[in-house]
Amino acid sequence: MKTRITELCGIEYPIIQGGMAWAADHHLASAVSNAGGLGLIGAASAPEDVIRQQIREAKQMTDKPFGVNVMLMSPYADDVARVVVEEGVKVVTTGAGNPGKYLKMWQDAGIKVIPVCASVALARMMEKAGVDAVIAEGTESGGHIGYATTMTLVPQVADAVSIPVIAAGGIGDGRGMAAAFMLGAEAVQMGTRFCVANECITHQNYKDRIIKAKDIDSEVTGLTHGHPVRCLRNAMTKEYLRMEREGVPFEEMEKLTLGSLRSAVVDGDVKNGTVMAGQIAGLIKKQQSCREIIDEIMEEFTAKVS
Ligand code: TUI
Repeated sequence: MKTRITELCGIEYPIIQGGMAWAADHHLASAVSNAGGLGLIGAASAPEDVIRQQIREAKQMTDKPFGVNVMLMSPYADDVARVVVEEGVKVVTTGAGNPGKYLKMWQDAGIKVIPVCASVALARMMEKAGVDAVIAEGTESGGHIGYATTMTLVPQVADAVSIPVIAAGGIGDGRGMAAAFMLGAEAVQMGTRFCVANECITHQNYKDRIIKAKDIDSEVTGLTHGHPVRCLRNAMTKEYLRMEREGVPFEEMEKLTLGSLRSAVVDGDVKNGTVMAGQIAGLIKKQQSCREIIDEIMEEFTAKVS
């Protein structure tokens, strides 16, 4: 299947895996790329050595293109931005900020640059700055989120820019992908669905929590201080939201979340840890290989659009 995104990234299917913190390592990225999508290593807040090693491991596990997601709020963002150039990464996506200061370095290195934009204004600014495509990510996504929904953001971004648009947020199957294409997208990015993939290193408890999630199981914390994060409801979200209601100082709330994503993803503490997942978690009912996921989605998508 050909779209401007499959051409740009050199991939078979217009399906991109989200760069989820702690979950999207070289195992997942290479499995998605081997299945014909675009796998991403999520740099999150990891230091440069870890990311350099993961890029090298991924190169051993696939000869297909893969990318790195640079999380711009990371204290190591400058280092990771340089490492992707040094290691010859083909595609970089960015999240949680404006990647403007790295653009020239990446463009000079021939890297395809695809920032996540949670607003039309940022998408326009990024197109002017010369990026190759944008990811319009709706608030249905897991993790750090913007405010507009996928249904409203994708068509507005598609109207505002001429570069290709990738839709993200709330997409978990071929029906969601078909809907995104109807809104003007030329590819989709999915995180939560790939979090439960066999090849994903997330703890089994984390996968099981997503698989048993219901439609209304997600919460948004951090709205009171302007850094909203979507995750599944548990003892941690209840405590965090109580603190927000009671006006507890920000620093106090931050203590609660320090290391909490790691404890859920790596150690499997899905009660007191942060279980980042999108609103689509309720739709995801089984664990599969990345190839099964991508083949199933493409089959559903083709049936919908033909
Ligand atoms: O980045 C994400 N999702 C993430 S990053 C992450 S790591 C984290 N862990 C704990 C707390 C916070 C983060 C977990 N999930 N998605 C991409 C995304 N980017 N969503 C929204 C945005 C965004 C928001 C504001 C992009 C740009 C922006 O402003 C740009 C500007 O003008 O500064």
